[in-house]
Amino acid sequence: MTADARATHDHAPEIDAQFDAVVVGAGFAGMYMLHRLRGLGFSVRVYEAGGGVGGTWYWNRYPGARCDVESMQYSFSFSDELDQQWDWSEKYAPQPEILAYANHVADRFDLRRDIRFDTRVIAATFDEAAKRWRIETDRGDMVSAQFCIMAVGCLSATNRPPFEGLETFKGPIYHTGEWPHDGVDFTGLRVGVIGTGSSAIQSIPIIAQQASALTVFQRTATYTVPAWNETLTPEYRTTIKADYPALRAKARARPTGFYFPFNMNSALEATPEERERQYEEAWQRGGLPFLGAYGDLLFDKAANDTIAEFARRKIRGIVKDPATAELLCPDNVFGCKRLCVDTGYFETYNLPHVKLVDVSKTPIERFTPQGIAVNGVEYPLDAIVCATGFAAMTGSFDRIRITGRDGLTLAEKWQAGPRTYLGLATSGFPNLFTITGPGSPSVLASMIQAIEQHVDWLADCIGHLRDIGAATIEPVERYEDDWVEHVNEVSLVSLRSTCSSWYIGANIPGRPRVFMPYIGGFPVYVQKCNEVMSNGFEGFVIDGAKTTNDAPRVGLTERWRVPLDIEVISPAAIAAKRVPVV
Ligand code: N01
Repeated sequence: MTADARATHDHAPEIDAQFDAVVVGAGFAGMYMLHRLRGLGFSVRVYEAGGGVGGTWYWNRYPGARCDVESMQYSFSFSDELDQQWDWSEKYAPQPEILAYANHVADRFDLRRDIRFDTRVIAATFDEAAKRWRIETDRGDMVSAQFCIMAVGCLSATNRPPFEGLETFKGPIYHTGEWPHDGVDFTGLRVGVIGTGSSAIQSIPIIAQQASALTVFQRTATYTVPAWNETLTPEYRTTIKADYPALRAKARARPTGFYFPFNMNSALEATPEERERQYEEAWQRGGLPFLGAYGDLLFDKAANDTIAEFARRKIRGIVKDPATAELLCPDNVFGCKRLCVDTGYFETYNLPHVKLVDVSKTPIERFTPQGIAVNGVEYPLDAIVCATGFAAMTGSFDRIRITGRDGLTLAEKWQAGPRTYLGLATSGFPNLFTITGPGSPSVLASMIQAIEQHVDWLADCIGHLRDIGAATIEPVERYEDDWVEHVNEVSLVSLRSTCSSWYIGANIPGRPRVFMPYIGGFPVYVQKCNEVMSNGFEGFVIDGAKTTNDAPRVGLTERWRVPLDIEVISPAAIAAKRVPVV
């Protein structure tokens, strides 16, 4: 951070200030939470570790970073004026444009005055006598609030594997998730990229254009589908905007929270020729909707084998060197790890200065002063890019010392994996909320939709607590246990639970292996949240009562009366393992 940036964000530490709510994080979740709570008349302080709003899109500035949910859907839906005012330039928005959008929202709704930037929350402690959260920051703030809302992001705490000899490397080491704000010029340099997930796949083609030599260290080959990104025409934007609410409604009724055409038929019931035609058409449409080519792809291994083989044929068709092509062909379940979306990824390996090094069987041995050593061979490098991902879903919580009732810390409680009720709250931690927390659709849905639904539910909940004069709300342990079991049970229906992905914490050695997001589909989940609220916050204890409360029925934010799209998702469809999830 520059001195100037610090100056503009300087504030004297606040000691003993009292708020109705403290929100941790000013990404899309924290921004919208602030907007809603402020609208209800609550006093709110937001703390943000970064120097600006945007969360993920503030930090992930690596070359080629862009969203792989279509931009006309990857945006807030709570304000029709905002929808009408903002123009996305491309089908898939690049990072700078999404960050500009976040800043536009912050300005338009005058959010900054309640946000403290460059300020990291280091501890949150529940004061049982006062029934308030005491919050400490790294800038000396010590404030209290009735409610503490963690809007800390699902993919924010970077994973930096402790490679041996890391400190001996003479050149710069970057992480895609904490990219320098001034950018990096790789012109003429020998660059090494570690990892082949979404961040690597987006950045590798761009880095290859600059570097004199690029070496990619691959532990697991990745399935990726072409984006076929394009400029959006004014006519297209006008057509969408003419009936934006209809698109939003269709999106909400989908398991993923975003809309795309989906074929519910079985891949196995199609002839090989029909399948080929269907896959080719879906490939030509590109992006994540490729997984919607058939309804059983993530539920039936034999069906999955057909799409996996199609994808491998595509790789072999693009990559000219047969040995490199084989290394790039994944052998795991298609879509089990998060599917990637690329522009020219496989084509990059046809460039003479790009080399692929397999580290699946012989891991990276060590960093040396001049490069990276694998299996006794040293690869000379001037700069290294770690595209090694994140401590997903729980990593951001690990960075804060969170202490609930009876001195229990969240780290202790979640030692064997996260435990929440609906991904919204966790027992033993009254008035602590998690936006898109583990146990909610979160990363398996379009993030902004998932965020908005959580924030609206929480705003309704907190407003209701004020209306009835309640001091605290907290999940009943039995309901939480049932929900954790349900999240786990549903995950087993999907082939997604079968590989070593970050969804189950398997990307980092030593982390508990638990399927963290809720895979039962966004509309099913939303309906469950609505029922819980309509039944008087069933499964929560309000104000310290020992049994489920009998709070009066409450109204919930009307736009989340999401119709279940029976054609696409229903209890019967789940039972038949026909639940399309991307
Ligand atoms: O991280 P990742 P990411 N030695 O965890 C490898 C979202 N996102 O930042 O697969 C060698 O996917 C690791 O190998 P393996 C999206 O949800 C969205 O790319 O664990 N390699 C893997 O190849 C995405 O899924 C967008 O065997 C090591 C890579 O590093 C999520 O963020 C863009 C290693 C990490 O891949 C995370 O994506 C970007 C080691 N010790 C991200 N440790 C869009 O919207 C790890 N690896 C487009």
